[in-house]
Amino acid sequence: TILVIGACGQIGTELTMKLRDLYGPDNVIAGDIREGNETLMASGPFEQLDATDLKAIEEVVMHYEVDTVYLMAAMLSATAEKFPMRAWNLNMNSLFNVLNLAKEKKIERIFWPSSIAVFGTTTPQNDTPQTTIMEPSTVYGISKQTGERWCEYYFNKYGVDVRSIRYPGLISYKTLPGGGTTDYAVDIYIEALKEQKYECFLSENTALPMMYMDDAIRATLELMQAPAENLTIRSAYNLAGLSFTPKDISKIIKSHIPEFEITYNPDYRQAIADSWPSSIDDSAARKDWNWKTEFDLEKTSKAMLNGLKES
Ligand code: VAH
Repeated sequence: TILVIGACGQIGTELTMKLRDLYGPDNVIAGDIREGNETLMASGPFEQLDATDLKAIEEVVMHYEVDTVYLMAAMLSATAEKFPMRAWNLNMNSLFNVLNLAKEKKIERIFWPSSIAVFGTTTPQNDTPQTTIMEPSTVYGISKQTGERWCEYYFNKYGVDVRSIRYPGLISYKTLPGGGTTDYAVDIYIEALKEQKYECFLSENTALPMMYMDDAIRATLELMQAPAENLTIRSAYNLAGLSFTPKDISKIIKSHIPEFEITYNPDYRQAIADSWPSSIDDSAARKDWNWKTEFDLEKTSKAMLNGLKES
């Protein structure tokens, strides 16, 4: 069976639902420190689980005969700047817990999300390469860069089959994000429908790598289903989807909601965004497991506005 730790989060919720569609609800255990939305809670087994508690994870793994773990629990960039030590503890100890279970052969395969946050101001900003200078300046970015090093170490030293993707900012409407710097790209659609206006916490020309959630989930499953011998990267794969600025989104939203108005009031998250790339080179993912993006900004905007109207 599969265990999703952090199953109630922005990625975890849609990942768990997709995995349940594919493998059957009873074969996908949702684990989280807090309960999720009613759709998720009604769709299959749930275990209250603290990602930093090795014993608790091991009990769930043994009880449900788990062979694959998706570790989606983490504290994101903006919140991590407010609670550095709590972020480090959660982001790192949860990873060591599942890596060590795999080293002891108690589970067979792991997915762990990295992020474009591993890059810093000294990294080439445009078409950021798979292998390049990485001097992250945020707690979250440091934890993701360190996590990548440990994933590669456990693969090389103990043969642990751990796979990872450097997610860009993710855009979804089913489960709201929490504490991310890229969350403006979700909030803007919600506010556009509710108030026909949005005050953006990043400046208008802040270009960031982004991706619609359906593409991110599909990439995750394609990587996890790829034959191990095809994979040349065991730190984390660059993944490119879209790259746009708040100005780009506001133009598209205006074409759907003409009275929409945007204002800009950059806050502490501007410095975080400025330390990240504007666009990503994902040629390794395209070569190793045939990755290709499906949602462009127009398709993403339509999906967000229609999805929010229906939910
Ligand atoms: C964040 N959404 O903003 C996350 C992500 C690349 C951004 O890591 O922290």
